Amino acid sequence: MRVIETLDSHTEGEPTRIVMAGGPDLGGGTAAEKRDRLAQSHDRFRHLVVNEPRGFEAVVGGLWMPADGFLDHGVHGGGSIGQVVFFNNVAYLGMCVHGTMGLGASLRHAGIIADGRYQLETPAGTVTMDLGRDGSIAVENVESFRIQEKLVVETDTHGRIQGDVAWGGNWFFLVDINDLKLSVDWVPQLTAFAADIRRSLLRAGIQGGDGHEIDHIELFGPPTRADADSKNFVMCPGGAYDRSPCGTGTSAKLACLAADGKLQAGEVWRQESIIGSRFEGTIQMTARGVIPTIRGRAFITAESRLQIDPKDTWAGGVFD
Ligand code: PYC
Repeated sequence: MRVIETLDSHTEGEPTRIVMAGGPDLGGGTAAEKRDRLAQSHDRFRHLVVNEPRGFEAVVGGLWMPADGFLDHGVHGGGSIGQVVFFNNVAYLGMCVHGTMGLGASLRHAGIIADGRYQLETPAGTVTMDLGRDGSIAVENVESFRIQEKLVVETDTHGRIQGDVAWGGNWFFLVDINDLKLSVDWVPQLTAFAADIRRSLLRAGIQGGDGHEIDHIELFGPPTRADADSKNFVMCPGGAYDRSPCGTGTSAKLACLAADGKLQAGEVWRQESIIGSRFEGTIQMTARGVIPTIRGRAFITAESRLQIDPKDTWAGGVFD
């Protein structure tokens, strides 16, 4: 029987499952190289961790790889915690902010790290997380920037719409909407519209800056909460919607706001999610865009030992 030990959490409603033991050995190299090795040689592992029957479409998994000897050094109060590769129901993510908060909360829960400031290498670059005494976690993300503004796209269901293309650790198409309600009752309609936009971008050959598919669609409208500036709906690459305000998506939004002169360094942007949870974002300006810092809260939901029975026909996934 194969066993994979995980710590499960949610960040502002969005689930994360961090693999603490039982993952494949990916050898040496950068987080991006390890992500490629995981994808090429161990993709079944992704299915085992996040997909049914052990997971579901919204779960983001994280394979945490501490540096050699890291776990022998008692409780850490700061410094580098190693590398991580995040993945979801269909693929691998460049970066995941809510997952980084989930990783921080999981390592704090396991007594491996205490409150402090830590660096983490992800395939998209090195990020920093600050675990505060109030339980919140602030993630200083990779540089985020907009590459196209007010781009017009012909969709099947809503005609011509316009949006921005921006990077926040993943590629996003950001659209302001006014004819759909940003509420959980409207998730089927919002999902259908976001899927239509993604198809339309593909059809029109509109891509991220490196020729990468724009695989996250982010819809915005006015907030419901009095203590928020905006509300969003984010459709992830596998069709699931982010229950949190999506940290990489909020980073992309901050880059667009800064480019439009609507957000200055030191100001706080409060992004509400489709379920009514919230991230706070601030920026430092760079020549190309911004360095965003996103703050939120993550809570532990389970300490699990996933069992993979070799006799189980459906061990690798029910729908894969
Ligand atoms: O918080 O960055 C994020 C994220 C990406 C996909 C789901 N959540």
